Amino acid sequence: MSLEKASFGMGCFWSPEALFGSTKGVKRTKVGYSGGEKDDPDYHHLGRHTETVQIEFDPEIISYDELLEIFWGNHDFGEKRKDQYRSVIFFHSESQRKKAEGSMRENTETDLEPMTVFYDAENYHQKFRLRHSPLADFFDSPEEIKSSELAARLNAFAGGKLTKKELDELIELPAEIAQKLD
Ligand code: MHO
Repeated sequence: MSLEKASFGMGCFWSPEALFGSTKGVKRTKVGYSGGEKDDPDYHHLGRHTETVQIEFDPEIISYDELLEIFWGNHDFGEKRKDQYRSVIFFHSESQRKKAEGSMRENTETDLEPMTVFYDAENYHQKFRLRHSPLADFFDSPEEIKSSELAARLNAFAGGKLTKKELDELIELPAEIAQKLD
């Protein structure tokens, strides 16, 4: 299975991370800072970086065009906002650029830019909804929370983007988690 990346700025990155975690074909999600010039930004020293959600998806299950529909359908792109909360599509290839350009809405403040550097956000921002739920106890390491499909799915569930039934259809839960949710 070969995964492709996609990156979007859609306002505060907590919700979009949960949203894409609920999306079939998306295998990993993480949040970070992109688009500015400052080296090694952090949440309190962002420079001109934007809160960005970066996903890895299986293009045989979900297309980039479908991801763009989700992007457009789930944030307010008509309003000019400060850099931190810009509406922006960071394309990873020429093919993504063309599709993004073709999908552009009218009267949008959305920017279209090449992905250059993505700085991972602090651990406390990764899978924010999951971290604030009792399910976080099942994870041993910040790395697992950042990079596993299970964490992405549970983050979506904890954020109210998936019902238990939808969660079960997307991923086989380890027995201890299944027990806790039953
Ligand atoms: N300050 C807002 C957004 C946080 S987001 C990571 C809040 O606390 O909801 O920018």
